[in-house]
Amino acid sequence: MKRILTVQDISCVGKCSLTVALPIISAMGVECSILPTAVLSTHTMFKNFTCKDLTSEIEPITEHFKKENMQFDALYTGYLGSFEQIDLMKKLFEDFKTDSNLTFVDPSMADNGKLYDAFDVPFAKYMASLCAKADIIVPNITEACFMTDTVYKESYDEAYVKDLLLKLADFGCKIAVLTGVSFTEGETGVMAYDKEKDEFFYYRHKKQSRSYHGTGDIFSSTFIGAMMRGKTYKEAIKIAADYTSECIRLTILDKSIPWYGVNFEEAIPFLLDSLK
Ligand code: PXL
Repeated sequence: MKRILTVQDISCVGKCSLTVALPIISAMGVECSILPTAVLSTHTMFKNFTCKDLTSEIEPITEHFKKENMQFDALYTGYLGSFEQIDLMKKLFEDFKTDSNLTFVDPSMADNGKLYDAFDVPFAKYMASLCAKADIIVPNITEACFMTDTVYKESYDEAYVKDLLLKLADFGCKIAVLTGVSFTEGETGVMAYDKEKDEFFYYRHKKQSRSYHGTGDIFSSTFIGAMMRGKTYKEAIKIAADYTSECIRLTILDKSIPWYGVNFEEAIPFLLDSLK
């Protein structure tokens, strides 16, 4: 069984970061080891959330992993809270990267043209320096714009997206993946650029009528889980995009689902079918 180490916060309520990475990656038949960066009562879209920073635990935990000679098939970082945590992730990659494992960065910090409350532009720029050290990065268009100093646009053409992908690839990653790429009303998709092959790839699908918090984390967890199950990056994009879309579809259908996240749980059978 493949093993992923994922580094993100625990938001006790909110269906994001570790509370989606763990169940999704485990359901996919991949071991999910974790390194929690902070414990929050909820994600930051709630008011008055509590937050206990765990930065000081990161090095002792990774030192223990090193002493135990632990190896991971993928290192996956998500929402990070500070410059120091970004530096620690660079060190983690240096310590645990091998010729055969994957480093994967979801620079989870912004959406819909805006940075999340906890972040500013210098932080976004610094996140680019972690993306530079990853094999695969999965920003949305907003995050990509902040990291590459590109003007954010609500509507754009293929040339704009390809230019963003080339700028991201210039950081140094092997595959840059942009989520939420929509050229036509009613459709959305994921566009990727494979630097080695100098090849673009676009997967498009029906756009659901609403968007929800935490779907970026669901996409990333599924993407890396599918790659660990031996799928190509193109297959993994399709599996992750379809599953994320199915989670949103089920959420729209069920009025009892709370606002803060999607119904990823009841879509797990759909995900497992797509792995067959
Ligand atoms: O889904 C990204 C995310 C992860 N963790 C925390 C968040 C968010 C988005 O707002 O607040 C704590």
